[in-house]
Amino acid sequence: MKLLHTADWHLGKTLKGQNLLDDQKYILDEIFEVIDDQKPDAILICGDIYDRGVPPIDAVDLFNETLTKLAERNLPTLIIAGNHDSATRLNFGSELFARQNIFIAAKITDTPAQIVLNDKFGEIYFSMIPFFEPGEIKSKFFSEDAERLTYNDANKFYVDLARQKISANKRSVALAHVFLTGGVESDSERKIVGTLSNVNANIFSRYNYIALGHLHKPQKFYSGSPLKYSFDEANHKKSVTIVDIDGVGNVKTEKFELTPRRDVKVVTGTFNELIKRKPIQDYVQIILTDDVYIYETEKLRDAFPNFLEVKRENHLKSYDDASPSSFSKEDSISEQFANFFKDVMQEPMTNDEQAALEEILREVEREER
Ligand SMILES: [Mn+2]
Repeated sequence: MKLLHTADWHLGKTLKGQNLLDDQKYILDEIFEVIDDQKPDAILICGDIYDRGVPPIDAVDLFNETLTKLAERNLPTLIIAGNHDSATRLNFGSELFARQNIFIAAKITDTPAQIVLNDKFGEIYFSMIPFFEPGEIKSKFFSEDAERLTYNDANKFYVDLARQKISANKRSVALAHVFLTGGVESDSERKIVGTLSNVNANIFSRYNYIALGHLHKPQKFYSGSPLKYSFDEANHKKSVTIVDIDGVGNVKTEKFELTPRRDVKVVTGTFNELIKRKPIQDYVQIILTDDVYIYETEKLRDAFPNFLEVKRENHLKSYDDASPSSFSKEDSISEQFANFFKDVMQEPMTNDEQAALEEILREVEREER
């Protein structure tokens, strides 16, 4: 059986204020190209469908369109909730969607949701383990005075409950949204609170494959997010994973790289260097290395029309060297400003600038009166 494993779509996400919906539409089209080319038997979407519990309406529209396209292909689609999703909202309509082979498990249930799909060798069991807080497991399955559970305890409990319903000789896959011990983190994942959020891989040891969401860098068991959602992901290669399970449960995986509409990049250099660069449309974080404070950053739009952030690396160096003695409360405001200007710009104000400052100060005085 061939599966397409993806996760962490974060529909409706913004990056430094930039709406990424067009990029998400574009990358979902690319995932559909992989689907139509590779013809998997089922799709696994392992949590963080949306970026927020109350997603923006255009993100809901996009997910709706996507589910319709999957149903049109008559592709069994297995979806679990992640820590960014609202379990109740994602759960909406799930019994009805199941009739179209769209299986959504957003909430924990007395018996963990189990989907059975068939290939020519027989049945494969899919255990759907949505994201949950350990407290939810405790209040559903344990007495009130039971001890507090860690994420590992709670997941082990729920995974055992799921796996014990599957006979030992059956092939099986677990879908989950957890932070596996040893995984590589990124900035955009929103850390699961608490120091005991790690889950050990061995709680899944009776499964042939674990399809995980949560970590955005593609790595063992994680498909990763289809787009770069923070600048520290700039060097990731994003992909979806095609998982092949043979008749005896051996698993082969292959990553299919995705190419975004606009890449997420970090560019570093001095202002004068960077304004001369050939224009690129990518979402860029600019790191200026000038040792003075550059104010005219909007001029960088010629080369980087979609830059989202400017950081300055060395502009405080001159402060460290020069003594900040130039500030004295005895000085007039215009003298204080002149000193500040000289410190920051590394040169004194021109006569015109001096005149402009005097004019502004006169205006302020008039306002105050
Ligand atoms: Mn995520």
